[in-house]
Amino acid sequence: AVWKSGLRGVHTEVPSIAKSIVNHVQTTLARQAYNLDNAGAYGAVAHTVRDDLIINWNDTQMHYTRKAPKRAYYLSLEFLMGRTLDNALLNLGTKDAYKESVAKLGFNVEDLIDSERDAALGNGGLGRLAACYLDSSASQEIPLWGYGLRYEYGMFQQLIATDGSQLEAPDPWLTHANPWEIPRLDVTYDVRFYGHAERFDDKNGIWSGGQEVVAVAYDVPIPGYATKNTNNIRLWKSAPKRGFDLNSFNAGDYERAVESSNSAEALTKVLYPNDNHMVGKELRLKQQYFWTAASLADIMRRFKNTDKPIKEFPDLVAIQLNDTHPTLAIPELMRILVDEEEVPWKDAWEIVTKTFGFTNHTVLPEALERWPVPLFQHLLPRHLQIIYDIDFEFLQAVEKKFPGDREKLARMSLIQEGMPQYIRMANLAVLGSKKVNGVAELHSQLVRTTILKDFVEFYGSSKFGNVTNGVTPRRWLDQCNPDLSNLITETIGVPKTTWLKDLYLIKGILDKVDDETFQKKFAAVKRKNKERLAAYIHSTLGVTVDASAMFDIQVKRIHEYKRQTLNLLGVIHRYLSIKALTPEERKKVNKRVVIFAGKAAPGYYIAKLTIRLIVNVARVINADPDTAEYLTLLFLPDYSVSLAELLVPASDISQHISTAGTEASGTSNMKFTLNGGLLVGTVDGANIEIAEEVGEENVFFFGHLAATVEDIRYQHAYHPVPVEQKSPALARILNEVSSGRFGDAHVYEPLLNTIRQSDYYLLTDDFDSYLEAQKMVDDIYSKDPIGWIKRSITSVACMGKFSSDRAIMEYAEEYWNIERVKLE
Ligand code: 26Q
Repeated sequence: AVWKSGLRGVHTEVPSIAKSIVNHVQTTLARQAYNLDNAGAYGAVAHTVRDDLIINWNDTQMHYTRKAPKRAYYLSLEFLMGRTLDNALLNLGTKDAYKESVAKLGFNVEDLIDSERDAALGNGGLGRLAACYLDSSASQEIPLWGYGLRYEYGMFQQLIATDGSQLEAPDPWLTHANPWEIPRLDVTYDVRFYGHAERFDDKNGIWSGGQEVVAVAYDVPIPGYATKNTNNIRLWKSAPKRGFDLNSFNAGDYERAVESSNSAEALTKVLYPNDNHMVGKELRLKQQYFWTAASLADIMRRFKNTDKPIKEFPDLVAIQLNDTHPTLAIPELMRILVDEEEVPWKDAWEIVTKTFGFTNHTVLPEALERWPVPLFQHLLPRHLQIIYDIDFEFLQAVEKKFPGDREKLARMSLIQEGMPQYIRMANLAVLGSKKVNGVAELHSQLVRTTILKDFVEFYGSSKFGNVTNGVTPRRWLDQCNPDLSNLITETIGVPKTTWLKDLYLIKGILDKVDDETFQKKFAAVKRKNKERLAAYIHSTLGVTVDASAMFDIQVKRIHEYKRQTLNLLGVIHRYLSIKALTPEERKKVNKRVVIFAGKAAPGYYIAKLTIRLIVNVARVINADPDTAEYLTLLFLPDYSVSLAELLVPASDISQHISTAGTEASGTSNMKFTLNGGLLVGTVDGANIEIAEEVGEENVFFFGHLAATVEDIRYQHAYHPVPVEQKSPALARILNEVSSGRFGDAHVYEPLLNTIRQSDYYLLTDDFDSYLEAQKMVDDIYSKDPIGWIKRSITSVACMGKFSSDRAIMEYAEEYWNIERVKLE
């Protein structure tokens, strides 16, 4: 294929690959080729692929510079990349050649691939979405760079203690050299904190003093699929400006001098492990400013190299804010323009508001970012002045449009009144952006009608749109499920390199939905993937599971709104029901293996209790000979991208059961469906759009709708009905847990009380409907296996919309106004 053979040597032939691997063993690793272990072989192979990536990276970036098109920048505090080697080989189209080369050297390429550590620079959905978007931008030849932080410690490793509770261990992922990054020790920027700010009458100012930290660039090449185009993620590492603080050094205070260098390096030490929950730590705000300041300085330097006048900045630059985390980029660009480039305030604001786009990922109140004014004042005094100036002008405009509406002004202001006052980052992000979007239709609708209602009335609705999330079919189909990918290719008669970049083409398998031979092949792929997962479960947990049973999977961050507890209580109900049957009756029961995985934020008490209860219920259920054949419950520790790659192809059903209106989109729902697993879900997030595409008859929906949730919560507060009346089935199960049937009777009371008392997430209201949906699942799976396979085939066929290629092209065309720049 054309993209493989550039003028300069991307390794495509077996002899040259093998030669390069041996060369890297001897030079890069400084080891002997004759007694190499897997880790050494992995390192040498990775460096050979790295060489390939760097050649394409250089050519792409040179091409971009020469053509000088408008570029987009994706600012994200999280890039949840997972492993790189397999993905790079597949995107470069060199996997087969490498497999053969590695075999010639006495190694198995799959073993090397499996020995790689995940790059876990993200919490969950938002971080993985950023990774999918970078893959799609390169594959679709869109000139886009990501900007983020090079955390020394990524997402913590999850361990399960003997009592079932979660323990967190650090993730020192950089202790072995990282072949996938290119240090750019010459690309550095100074970033200031604290100090003193002056403001003059023209709203320009000076910021001086305080403390400076250096940002050092590390580049991560992102290869496109079946193209030479290779994009970039630039990650910043913090370093002390000088090795020592000279003042304290001269004063003889050596210890303090070294401490200050420690505090600079502390900035990019660790990823905050909170998902959908704001924590107001000063260090987090420092991370946010450090990263946005370095990224903007870098973007500005690149812009200035084009010699265009500053007012043309928005013609060459689009910056997308991945949630409110990078919102400081708005006042920072104002500061650069007004204080450093001497642009008049009004012109600067016009430039800013043509440059930024803001993607919102949540409507949960506890996740909306707000920062105390006193903290902000101390850390970023000049930015606070700029925010006050933006706010003042904005409120005047609101007052003009809606005279006398004091409450509206209070709601829309960038400053939330109180002791202390808070800065509302979402409001700032809206004001400073050209366009604002949510991540699924329902979510975008909720954004427009709830948290940003006032802003829609003020700006008009054309500023507020939707881009439904997507996932990359390279990693989430071809890479994790090669057998299904091959079956699709042979069935639709379109080359893989074509349909993996135009996912709507998989509709072609619909012709074969009634074809018995195809059905058998399709079912065999699923079965093989389940066996692969069963082998993993056996080797890690020592549990034997029956691959002929239905695999029922819920994997995601542990959070009350995602309602893992609803699933668990459903499992207990199933357990008690099976136990109540005679041995003869049990033979008709649909066999299930129920799998949970996911991390709880270390400070989230109820989420951690949920894990503990799952693990202890599993112990009781799995030890019961009466039910062993029919029900297995598992909690797989340390959920990660690479574990997801094993789970996603192996589900018969997966659960996406958030209280309606709470899950902005979800993206694993797309991954599971794309791999032939059906959904049990609420009418929420992207579940709705998946059902629109695959047909509602192929999704097991249950529960109350988003529109009625508020009314129900009102009833809970003012006309509470005891659980016993609402759902006797649920009441019984809660009592079983309370009675100590699953151990530690008292320990789980706080978790059970969230349901018995306010039940904010409506478990009592949705439980019976959930059981009905599950009964439908059991009936169809056990009584109509062919019908099930047809549903599964149809679902896969209709998933074209959910490619992240579609999503990235919507951003490019409708939000950034940028075009493809193909490297020939
Ligand atoms: C904020 C302030 C301080 C500390 C941490 C945070 C923080 C960190 C991560 C807040 C939120 C997050 C992550 C949010 C997230 O992953 N949201 C998910 O985004 C997905 C992609 O759009 C959606 O599919 C999910 O529905 C949404 O929950």
